[in-house]
Amino acid sequence: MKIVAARTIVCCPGRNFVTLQIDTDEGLSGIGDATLNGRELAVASYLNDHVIPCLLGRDAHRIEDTWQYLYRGAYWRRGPVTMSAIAAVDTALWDIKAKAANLPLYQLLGGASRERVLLYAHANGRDIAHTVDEVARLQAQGYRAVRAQCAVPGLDKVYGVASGAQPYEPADGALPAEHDWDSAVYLRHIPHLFDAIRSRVGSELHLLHDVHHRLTPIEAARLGRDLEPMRLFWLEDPTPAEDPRAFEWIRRHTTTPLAVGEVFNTIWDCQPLIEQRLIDYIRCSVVHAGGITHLKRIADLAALHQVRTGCHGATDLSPVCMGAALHFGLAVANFGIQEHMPHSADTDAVFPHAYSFRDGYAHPGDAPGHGVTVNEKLAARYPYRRAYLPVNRLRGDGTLWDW
Ligand code: KDG
Ligand code: MG
Repeated sequence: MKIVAARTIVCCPGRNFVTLQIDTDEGLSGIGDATLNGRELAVASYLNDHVIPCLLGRDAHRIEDTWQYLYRGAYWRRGPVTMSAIAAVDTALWDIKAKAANLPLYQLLGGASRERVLLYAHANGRDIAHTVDEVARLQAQGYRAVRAQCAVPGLDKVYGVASGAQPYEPADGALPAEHDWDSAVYLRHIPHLFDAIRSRVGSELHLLHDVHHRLTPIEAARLGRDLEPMRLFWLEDPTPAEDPRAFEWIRRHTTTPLAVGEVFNTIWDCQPLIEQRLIDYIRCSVVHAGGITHLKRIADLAALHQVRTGCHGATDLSPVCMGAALHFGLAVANFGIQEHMPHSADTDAVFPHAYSFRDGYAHPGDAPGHGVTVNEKLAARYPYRRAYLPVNRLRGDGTLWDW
């Protein structure tokens, strides 16, 4: 089965998405997500200008060989742009192979290892009382796990906390917005938040929190220790993960489980953290870590060290990525949890999908392939709009900080 055409589809039904479609001479087509928040057109160009010409005429069934060809052949390996482009090709080819077999993708990944995929939802609040109410509301909707983020007193805008009734969307400016940060205030505030949440929702609900890389290792160690009585499911991105040795400091001081990896692109980024058992959950996604082929490799390395998956699933990963992630999550042995942030109605209309959410769980559906399609006519009504993720500055002197 030969690849005869491939093209990118860029659209903005509320936020930007890049989708790759691959067509074959047997009439089967597949799609893959190539969205990289704030750098979307770089991936579209990488695909259009450098990858698509190499795909034409190749055997669509040779997924592993195509992955290696794109990864090794570039000479310039890794990085989010390259790996998102490779991921899009890989996901589209798995979609085609599963359609050719007339099977849902999870059957080709070894079949279902569970009945359904555990999700965590997002609670955001303007203060502690509001965040506690939001967590309780999601618990009442049936979620078994909730991530809680809260505005920090005295800080104007805090990354990762939606303002007002707006959906969470950090890429909110035609140029990067500037947010405030103050680690000392945050470190005093967050333990009170989780204490209040536990008192309200009891001990069974899984609670998660995302630090968004903003603490130093010793500060993160302090937070992990302060949160131990509240028994978090995980503390995410406690410190920037470029230096894996920073996690030794955190681990030395706390038993709060750690999750890292949404900004990782390859198994090489994950390797030291996993092999030294410095984390408990690996958060790489299908789209940013080289597709299903490479994510499976990361999960297998993680399984050797009792690390479980916790795939990134924010709304800047398209429904195509969510569909692929749910097939992966249903099949992979060491699945942990899947992030769920609902897409807008406009996005769902552009990307009709077979997956469904119920009672805090998801199922990828049984349509052949990954079960997500793109309505190109509708997509064309939403042209690309430039949007950047913000930068973070320390309150007081304005030093540029981690997110
Ligand atoms: O594009 C960046 C977002 O995907 C990120 O801020 C979301 O941290 C995030 C999460 O855990 O979902
Ligand atoms: Mg995160």
